[in-house]
Parts: sequence; C-alpha cells; structure tokens
Amino acid sequence: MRGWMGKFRSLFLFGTLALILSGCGKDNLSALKPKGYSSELILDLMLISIAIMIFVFVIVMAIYAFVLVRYRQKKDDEDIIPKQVEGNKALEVIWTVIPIILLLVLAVPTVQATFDLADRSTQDDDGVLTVEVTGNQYWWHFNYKGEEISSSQELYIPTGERVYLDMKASDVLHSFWLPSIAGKMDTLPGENINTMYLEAYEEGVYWGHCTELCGPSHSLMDFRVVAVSQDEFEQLKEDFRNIDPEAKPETDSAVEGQKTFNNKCMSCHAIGNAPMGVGPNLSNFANRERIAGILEPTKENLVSWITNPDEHKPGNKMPANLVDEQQAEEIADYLLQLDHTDVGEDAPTQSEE
Ligand code: HEC
Ligand SMILES: [Cu+2]
Repeated sequence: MRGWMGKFRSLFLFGTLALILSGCGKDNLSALKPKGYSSELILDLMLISIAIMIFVFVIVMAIYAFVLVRYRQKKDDEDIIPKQVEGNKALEVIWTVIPIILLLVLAVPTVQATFDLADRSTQDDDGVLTVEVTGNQYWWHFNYKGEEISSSQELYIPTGERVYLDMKASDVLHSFWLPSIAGKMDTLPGENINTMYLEAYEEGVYWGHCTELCGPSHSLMDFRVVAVSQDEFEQLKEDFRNIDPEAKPETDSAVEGQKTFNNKCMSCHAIGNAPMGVGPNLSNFANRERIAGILEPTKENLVSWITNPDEHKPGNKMPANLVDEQQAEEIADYLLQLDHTDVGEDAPTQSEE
C-alpha cells in the first residue's frame, strides 16, 4: 500500500511540476530568452550568480561527503578520542577570503548593471522617444511624449534604439513587467515617476504582465509591446496622427455601431489622439492582439465583453449592459474595422507551443 502511494505521489508531483514548468517556455514572455538589451544584461547576472551558487554547492557538498566518510566512527575505534584541533589560521583565512572574492565577482557586475539600467543620459537628446506609461485597474495607457499620439494595451516601439518610459499609476500600485525585452518596474500613484528604458533587438510582439497585486483582475492585466523597424515606426506615427474618429465605416451595421458608440461609450473611450480617459484608447482596435489585453480578438468575444465586461475581468471599471445585444453587435462591427495602420501586422508573434 505504502509503496503504491509513494509511487503515485511522486507521479503526481512530477506531473504537476511538468505542468507548471510548461508554462515557463513562452518565447516572448521569458527572462531566459532575452530579445533586448536590458533583459540580456539581467540574464547575464542571473547566470553569474547561478554559476557561483553551483560552485559553492559542489565544493561544500564534496567536503561534506569527504568528512562523512573519512572521519566516521570505525568498528574498533569506539573509545578513541580524536586529536582536538582549536582553530587553524590557514583554513580560516581561506574560508574568509574565498567568499569575499565570490561576493566581489557578483557585486561588481551587479552594481555596474544597476547603474547602466538606471542611465537616462540620452533621454533629452533629439529624436529620442519617451513614452508616458500609466497603469490603471486593469489596463495600460501609453502616451508618446511630443508625438501627439497615444495607445492603450499595446505599446509600439522602434527596434534598435532606446525608448524611455516615464511611468506612473492612476489608482493603486502596479508593476510593468516585460521579461523578454527589459525587466520590471513598479508604477506608483501620485507624483513619483519611475523610469526605465526598452531596447528591442528584433521586431516582434512581446508579452507583458502586471506583477503587483492590484485587485481581483490583477492576473488579467496583460499588455503587448510591438517592436517594429524604425521606418515602420515613422509610418505608424503618421498613420496614428491621421486617424479620424468621425470617419464613416463601410457597412450599415458599423455605421449604426459608430452612432451608438459615440453616444454611450465616448465618455470613457477615445479614438485618435486624446488625453487618457477612464477607459482605454481604442484607436486601431482591429489591429490589437487581444481585447482588453486577454481575449482573442473575435467578434463573439467582443460582443460578450461589451455586454458583460465583468465576466471576463471581475471588478473592472466598465459598466455592464450599457447597450443591448444588437447594439453590441453593431458596435463590434464598428470597432473591428478600426484598422488605421498596417504597421506591426506582420511582426512575428509568440510561438504557440
Ligand atoms: C465608465 C466608463 C466606461 C464606459 C461608459 C465604457 N467603457 Fe469600455 N472600458 C472601460 C474601462 C475602464 C475598460 C478597461 C477594462 C479593463 O481592461 O480593465 C474598458 C474596456 C473596453 C474595451 C476593451 C478595450 C481594449 O483596450 O482592448 C472595449 C472594446 C470597450 N471597453 C468597449 C466599450 C463600449 C463599446 C462601450 C459603450 C457601450 C464602453 N466600452 C463604455 C470603461 C468604460
Ligand atoms: Cu496591476
């Protein structure tokens, strides 16, 4: 019975572990597969500390095993008291000096990287982009400083150059975590602006999460960073500036949807460049990787979101039942044709394995 239970238990343990670990392999959400300057630097630090830990572990375990075997009590030795040693200068020097060296090997690159990641020396240079990031329960807003464009849930950046982020929160603490490009930075309510920078090496769509428990839908507070070439980024700015919120959609259903949207939804949402509202900016909504950061961008999901957002993100600040089912469908037709730029459409997305 016991044996069977034991076997079952380890099977269960390994099964669970395998499940948990399989969640760690997403290409575009992994600190272990860096695609940017900061994440590469951070991975190097992790590898140095792991190497040092393994080194210490192996040496200590080797000595431990050696002592266990070499100095164990032998058959006829019961009455013998071994030679008593009180202190050994050489040994003490060794086990003080070696850890100091190890700590230095760890400290020097860590301090260097800390200063490097906090560097803002080029932020005010010409042509350097700063994005003002705001964390909200449960969505992210991005305002491209001096560019007169803004976006929500999805941040567009050019590859191969530093983009600075000036970060804050509108309500409670959040944390912006973008493991494959950079690290993690808290966003604080109030006057304190935290900063970091992103430098993506490759074009692509990178996934991010909020990592500061901020309410019931904290775990659903996702965002995407779309890195495009510098030329495409120029094009994107142009396209975004030209968004006309009043542009007439092609189908009758979408035209109706636009009317209802302008009546019932514009108090919180914006299309085109506008200061941050109560809800996300929906410019270019049709190009989004996800609805509300989490849902596959299908019409069905969108209608379901519009009629009952709370079902998808408990506790979020969008009211339910503002419109009936048919109006929701018309609005969905309208929103799903807000396709104002081709930029980023062919950026490689996360491999779905
Ligand atoms: C009281 C303000 C408010 C009103 C009115 C409102 N919304 Fe929202 N809406 C929000 C907030 C806040 C969110 C973000 C929810 C979240 O992700 O936590 C949101 C999210 C959304 C999203 C997902 C956005 C994204 O970035 O992917 C859609 C789509 C949406 N709303 C559509 C509508 C429609 C359509 C209406 C009108 C019927 C509407 N909203 C009315 C506040 C509002
Ligand atoms: Cu959050």
